[in-house]
Amino acid sequence: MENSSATDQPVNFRAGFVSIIGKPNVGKSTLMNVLVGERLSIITSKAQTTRHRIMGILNGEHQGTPFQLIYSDTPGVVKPAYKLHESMMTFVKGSLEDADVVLFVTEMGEKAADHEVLPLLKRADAPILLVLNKIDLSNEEEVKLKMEEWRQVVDAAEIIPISALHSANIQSLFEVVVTRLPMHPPYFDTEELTDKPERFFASEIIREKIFLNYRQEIPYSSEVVITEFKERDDMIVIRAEIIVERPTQKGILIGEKGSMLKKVGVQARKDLEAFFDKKVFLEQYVRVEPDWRSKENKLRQYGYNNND
Ligand SMILES: Nc1nc2c(ncn2[C@@H]2O[C@H](COP(=O)(O)OP(=O)(O)OP(=O)(O)O)[C@@H](O)[C@H]2O)c(=O)[nH]1
Ligand SMILES: [Mg+2]
Repeated sequence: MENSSATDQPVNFRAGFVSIIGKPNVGKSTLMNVLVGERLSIITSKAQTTRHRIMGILNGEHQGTPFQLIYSDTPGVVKPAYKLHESMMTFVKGSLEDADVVLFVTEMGEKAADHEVLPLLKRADAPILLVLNKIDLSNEEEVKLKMEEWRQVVDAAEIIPISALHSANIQSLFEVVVTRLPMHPPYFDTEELTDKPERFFASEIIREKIFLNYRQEIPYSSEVVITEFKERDDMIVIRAEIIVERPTQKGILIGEKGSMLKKVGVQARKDLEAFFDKKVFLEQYVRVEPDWRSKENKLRQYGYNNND
C-alpha cells in the first residue's frame, strides 16, 4: 500500500500513524471522533466499549503542506481476564509499534504514579504526547497540578489539557500532532476514511445500543456478527446475530415479548440510517455461544485474530 518513491527526492507530504492509548473510559474514542470529524468509534459511559483497533483517516493541508493523519483508536488497557482481552491488548501493542506519534490519553481523575499504561509505552519509539482529558470536570488550578504530577513520571514531549466532549483545545492538540508527522507520502487513498469495512460499523452501532440498554455482564458477554449486508438501490438489508454466553442472557436480551430487543433494533436502525445515509432494514437474532470470550476459534471467527 505504501507509495515508495524510486528516487531520493524529498516528498512535500506529511503522513503518519497516531496511536490513541489509555485506560478504559478516559475518552479515547470521543477524542478520535472529534479529531477526524466523523462518528467512527462507538462511545458509551461503560468501560471497555472499544474492542478493536479502528483507524480514522484525516487528510488536509497544514501551512502549505498536504498531510494524511492516520489515527488509531484502541481498546482501553486492562489486565486480561479473558482471551478476548488478550486479543484486545494485542491490538493496543500493534498500534504502539506502528506509531509515529503516541497520544497517551489520561483523565483528570487518574493518578500518575504507578500508572498501568506506563510500562506499555516503552514499546513505542515514537514521541509521546500526554493528553489530559475531561478538564471540563475540573478547574484551572487542579489542571495545572495534574500536569505537574504527570511531568514527574512520564517522559512526554508535551502535555496537552483538553476536553474531547466539549472540543476544548482540540485545535492546539491537532497542531502539535501534525507538525510532528514525518515527511512521507500518503499511505491510503485520500477518499478513504477508515481501514474497516461497512459491516464492521454496522456491528459496532448495534453493540453500542446493547451497551446502552443493558446492565452488568450483558454488554460484556455480547458480540454482534453481521451475517448479511446487502446494499440495494433504495435500502441496505442487514442481518445481525447477537451472540451471548448463556441462555439466561438470551432471555434478558430479548426481554418480555421481545420488547428489549425491539428497542435495541429501533435505536440501532436510526443510527445505521444516519451512518450509511440510506434506509436500513435490520433483522436481529440472538444466539448462545457458551463462553465465546474464552474460545480462540470463536474469537478468530468474530474478527479478533490479530495475533502478531
Ligand atoms: N466530562 C467529560 N466526559 C468525557 C470527555 N470525553 C469523553 N467523555 C465521556 O467519557 C465516557 C467514555 O468515553 P469513550 O470515548 O467511550 O472512552 P474510551 O477511552 O474510548 O473507553 P473504552 O473504549 O472503554 O476504552 C463517555 O461517557 C464520554 O462521553 C470529556 O472531555 N469530558
Ligand atoms: Mg473507546
